[in-house]
Amino acid sequence: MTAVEKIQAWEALDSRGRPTVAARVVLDDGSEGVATVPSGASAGSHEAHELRDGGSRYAGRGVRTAVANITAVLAPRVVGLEPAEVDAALAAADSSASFTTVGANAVLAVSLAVHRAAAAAHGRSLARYLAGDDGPLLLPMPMVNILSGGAHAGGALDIQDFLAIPVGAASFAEAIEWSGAVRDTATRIALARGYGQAVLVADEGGLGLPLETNHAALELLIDAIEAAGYTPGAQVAIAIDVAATQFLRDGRYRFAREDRDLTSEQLVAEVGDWCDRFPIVSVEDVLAEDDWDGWRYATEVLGPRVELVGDDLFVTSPRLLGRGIGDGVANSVLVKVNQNGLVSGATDVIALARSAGYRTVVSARSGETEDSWLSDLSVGWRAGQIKVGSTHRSERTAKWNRLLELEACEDTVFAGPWPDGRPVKETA
Ligand code: 2PG
Ligand code: MG
Repeated sequence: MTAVEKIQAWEALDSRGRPTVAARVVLDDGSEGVATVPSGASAGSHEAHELRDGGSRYAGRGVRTAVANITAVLAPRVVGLEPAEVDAALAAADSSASFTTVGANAVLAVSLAVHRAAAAAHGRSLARYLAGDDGPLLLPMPMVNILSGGAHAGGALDIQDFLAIPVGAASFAEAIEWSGAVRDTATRIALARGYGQAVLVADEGGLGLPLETNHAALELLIDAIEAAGYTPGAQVAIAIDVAATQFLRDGRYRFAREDRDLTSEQLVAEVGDWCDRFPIVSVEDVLAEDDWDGWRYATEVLGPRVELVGDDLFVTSPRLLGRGIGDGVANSVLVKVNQNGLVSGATDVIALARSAGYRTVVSARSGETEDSWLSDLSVGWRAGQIKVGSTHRSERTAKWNRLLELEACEDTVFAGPWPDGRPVKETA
């Protein structure tokens, strides 16, 4: 049996140039693991608490307190424990519901680094270690950001993510190749249509174009899929992350660029209309995080047609996902480990989702690093889908490249192609 011998922590930078927490864990057999945590911009208000220093350093975003909490508060509780005991000790170290005192960024850095160290001690990849068996691992279907809006692109569009899903691809490598072709074709079309001054690479590597309407973004995405040589729907389908929490104003959903205010029902009807016109198979955060009545209505209307993913709604919380399952709200859950704070907590969410027939979409944050543990988690959990941004920007490609490596080097199967271009039911 190995035990934790030493924990070190420091302040690192994320892809937005903001500070984030990194940690290194060394076990007494010499195995070690390093991990860096991500950070969201369109974060849900019920997420585990990200501790920031305030003050003037890094515009108040410093994480020196969280780093100090690792060495002063968490390390004394964790050193000497076996890796499998660590997450429970981390949970006990902060009795607040969402790690308000110690910081979920501190907790997650340790949780991840310990998992990595434990995998190293077993001489296995993190993916294989998490799977806990020797069966084939599942490479998820990628959902790739092509056009970005909302908080990730200076409000270029109201809707946050327009994504391509290469549903007809037969391998992960082919899925990435097709997605990259759609992304590059979208750039060419945007330039040809006169957006040359505005082809901005948004936080997740998608194009941040100041289009007039959300509808126009869907049209451009379809044009890009076709011009890249793929059949919309059958080969490359569409997902959107509405991220509706971001544009709820005084009880109405505000499409700023179109100067329209919508009720929950009207926004659901609008998205339903897009689903009629475009091959949209997955819709995330169609309504805001606390609009449970609206979500129930949305699930009745849209649930039978598309994958309805709860992100801000569930914030990778077993409690909130449990409420959603009980209320029959949504049919899929976005899994972001830093919303929860613990690897084991996110694993519990995956298990709960599956037990209720909800699909799982593992997701990166808009503020990421070159670290690629997320890819191993998705594969080890055998999650059916993953969303990490576009095929541009290295903090994004780090995740795709790790998945390509796992496809080349481990015993894996790919989650596609999707029969009828629709997401499939997940099995454990
Ligand atoms: C989301 C994520 C990732 P953020 O809303 O799904 O796209 O964004 O990390 O800013 O919350
Ligand atoms: Mg989201």
